[in-house]
This record gives sequence, C-alpha cells and structure tokens, in this order.
Amino acid sequence: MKRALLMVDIQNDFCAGGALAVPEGDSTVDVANALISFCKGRGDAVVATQDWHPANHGSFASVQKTEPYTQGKLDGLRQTWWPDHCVQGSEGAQLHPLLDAKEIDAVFQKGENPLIDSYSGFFDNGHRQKTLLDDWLFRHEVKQVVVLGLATDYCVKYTVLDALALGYDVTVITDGCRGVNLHPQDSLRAFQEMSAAGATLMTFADFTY
Ligand code: VGL
Ligand code: ZN
Repeated sequence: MKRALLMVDIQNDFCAGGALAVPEGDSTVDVANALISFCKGRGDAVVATQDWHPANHGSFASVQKTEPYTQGKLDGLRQTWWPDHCVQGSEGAQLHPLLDAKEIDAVFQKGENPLIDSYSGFFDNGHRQKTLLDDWLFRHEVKQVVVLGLATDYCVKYTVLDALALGYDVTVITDGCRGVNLHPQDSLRAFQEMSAAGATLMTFADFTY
C-alpha cells in the first residue's frame, strides 16, 4: 500500500518565538526528521502543509479589532481569533529551518482566502474549497497517510478527520504533535476524536519498530 508522510504546519510562527507559538512546538521537528528518513528509506512520499494567510486574513484578531484567543463567527462558522500568523512571505510562515525540507516532495498551502479559515490540509473550514492535496495523493496512488505536526487540536485534527472522511487509512504519530490547548484537555480530546473517527494513534517508537 502506497504511503505518505504528511507533516502539518511545522512553521516558525507555531514554534518558540513565533506569533502563535504552540507549547513545545519545536519538539515536533526531531520526530519529523526521523520520520522523513524512515519513510524515505521505505519509498514513501513526503508532503507538508503550510498555513499561508494574506495580511488581512479574517481569522486575525487585529483584522476583527478584537482580542486574540477570543471567539466569534467568520463566514457563519465559529472562529477563534488568532494573533497575526503565517503571513504569506513572512519569516513566520516559513517551514521550521531545521526541518529536512529538501526531502519534501510537495508543500500544500492553505488559508489564502481571507473570508474563511482553513485548518485542514484538504478543505477550508466550511468544506467549500479543496486544496490540491487530495488530488496529489490520488495521482501518486497514496492510500495511507501518516500525520504529525502542529497543532494537535486544530490543523492536525481537522486534517486527520478530513483524510478519514476521504477514505484514507490514517495513522497519527502522537509524540510528533503538539497542541495549542486553549483549554487544558484540548489535545487529549482531539486525539480521542481522531481515534473515534478511525485513526490509528501510535508513538514514533511504535511506528518504526
Ligand atoms: C493553526 C490556528 C490557526 C494550526 C493554524 O496550524 O493548527 N491553528 N491557524
Ligand atoms: Zn492559521
């Protein structure tokens, strides 16, 4: 079965010193690099997503003139207002410099539409528009995706749920993920939701055993 490693949003703004720093976000990089090496050695594809917002993105608290980490509605959907992050072309939007980027076969950007947020690598939050990720995986005959990255409770979760709904076999590398945890149990609950929807949860050690 053809497999792809799918690394979600391992970008400067979600790591230490970034605009939307996820606690211990950097610790995903070592796991990602070890998995890249393991998966490449087995002939798997390696792909990544990249949060890629215009400066006027509607999910930014600054655009809504409100406080970051509060909530409202964007395009009829519940929305958390975020600090400005992953602005197209900025340093913060770049993949983490220690990520072994030369091994990545394709990067899929998301979140370009200022009117709607896009947590999943496959669709925007309203499932109105699709990225090129599903088509790419189909063309490369990928049936199984192995997911890790940032953030467990947002982009990893929605990417995994969409992958399952699209019919992929999904494994989540739990120790390769970190969450925002606006509420303390959010990452735990996200892992439970992914598992209940059909994802296999494994540590890096289990996966590479
Ligand atoms: C993400 C919040 C806003 C993520 C992206 O990558 O999980 N979270 N944009
Ligand atoms: Zn974002």
